[in-house]
Amino acid sequence: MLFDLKNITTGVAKGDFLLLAKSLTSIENKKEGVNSFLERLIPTNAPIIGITGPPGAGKSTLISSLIGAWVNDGKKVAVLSVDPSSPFHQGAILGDRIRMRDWYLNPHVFIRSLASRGHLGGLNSSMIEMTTLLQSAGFDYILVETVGVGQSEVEVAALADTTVVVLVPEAGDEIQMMKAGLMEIADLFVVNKADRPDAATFANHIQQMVMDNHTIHWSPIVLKTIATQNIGITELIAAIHAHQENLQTVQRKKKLMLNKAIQLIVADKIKSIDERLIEEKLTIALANSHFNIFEFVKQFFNA
Ligand SMILES: Nc1nc2c(ncn2[C@@H]2O[C@H](COP(=O)(O)OP(=O)(O)O)[C@@H](O)[C@H]2O)c(=O)[nH]1
Ligand SMILES: [Mg+2]
Repeated sequence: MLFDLKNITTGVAKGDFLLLAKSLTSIENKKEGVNSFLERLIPTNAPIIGITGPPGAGKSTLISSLIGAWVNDGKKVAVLSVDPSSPFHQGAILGDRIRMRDWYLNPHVFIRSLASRGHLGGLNSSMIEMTTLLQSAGFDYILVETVGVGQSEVEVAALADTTVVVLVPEAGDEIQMMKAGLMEIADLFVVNKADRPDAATFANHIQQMVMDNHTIHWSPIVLKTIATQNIGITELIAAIHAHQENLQTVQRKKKLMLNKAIQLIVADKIKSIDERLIEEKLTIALANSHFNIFEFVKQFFNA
């Protein structure tokens, strides 16, 4: 039966993800009954870890290594991978699937590719709902992969407990551009492809930026990895755990939840906007030569 948390959890425990997959689809499609199901969820504190960075940085390869380590440790891992829905990216989606192929049939691993529907280049609009379901279904770690182009890395930071920004040594120019934004969202920086020249210099450069920007709560850790050879993964996991521990203060958790609450409230308010009605009134208002947009929208406030 759809929307039956007990059955979903029993399935997940056995490595049968069919009901979970169907429920996630229903959440995405905002099917009837979804809200009362969500209201009854009992999420654990399983960490939601955002993995973001430019295309080709090695996010999927890193995720594959993390899964390997955690599954080895008897843990259950869920991955939500947000692929740009553009058909131009289909090659990349295929690439991800091949790289993570080993995990697709593993009973401890659930992987789901999502379209970034809803926002331009952003995150799928049901991310908070889906990650909360995964937290309630018995997973120990929830990984969210997003391509860091534009807004999506900021959104993933609002969703994730720990945000890992993956960069490669040759990203020098890119990081200059994204500098300020990245500093705000990154809890951990991973310089992947450390087998390439200049990795150490680049990591030092980021370290310097971190020291200039750190907050009193948390100073982002900078790590080097070679995802294809599983090098640096133990250190990455230790850093994720260190950050998780740091998060356990009420203040930090509250801030994350406040962000999510606001997103959900805004999403609900948007639903109540009657575009047809606004258009009708606009047609009339525009016939007036003294149209003023502020005066026009006032009638819709606090309706
Ligand atoms: N040399 C090298 N190549 C890597 C490393 N990690 C990933 N790659 C390769 O980089 C390419 C892109 O990796 P992928 O994980 O799909 O990147 P994503 O787009 O960020 O998910 C693939 O061909 C990987 O095999 C690494 O540490 N060193
Ligand atoms: Mg990928």
